[in-house]
Amino acid sequence: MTGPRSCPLVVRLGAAALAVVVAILVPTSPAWAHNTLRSAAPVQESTVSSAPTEIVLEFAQELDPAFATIVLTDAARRKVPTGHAVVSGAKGSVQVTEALPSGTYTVAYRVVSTDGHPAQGSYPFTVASPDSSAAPIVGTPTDRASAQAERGPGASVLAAGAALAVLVVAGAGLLWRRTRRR
Ligand SMILES: [Cu+2]
Repeated sequence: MTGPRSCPLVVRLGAAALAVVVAILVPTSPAWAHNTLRSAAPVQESTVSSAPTEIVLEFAQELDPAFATIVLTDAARRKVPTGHAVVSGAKGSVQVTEALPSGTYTVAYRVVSTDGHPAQGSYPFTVASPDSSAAPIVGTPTDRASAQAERGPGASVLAAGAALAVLVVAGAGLLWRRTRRR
């Protein structure tokens, strides 16, 4: 029943399916092509309503337990206390030892697969807990502080302007004293 004409279609479908699979599996950074982060909890770029007590990263390859680092930082880039990274097969995890207030966090990881090749990266996630209504969901005071720090050049221009104003006033005072002496 299946004539020879149906073969190219099957081949083409197969090739298309393969292309999709390759596109999904091949990571954006070819340097770490050996091993990649496959899934994470909390999910990358997600917003979770309850603070996670654990960060779990699943990779494409088995990990070397001796070289797994998972670091959690808050919006102000302060390190959030966690346990040591625990490796189980292709999974690496850390326990979050403190309750996370609402805000944006970054998970950074550096692992080495059992074939000796490293993989590293980072991703953000947001905790928007309805319990901690006192704290703003995104943009903590430390956020604003760092935003102000980033406006540093503006502040230094202001300081330079003030210094210039002091010089002008002092100069004018000298000039005024001189003209009065005459
Ligand atoms: Cu490798």
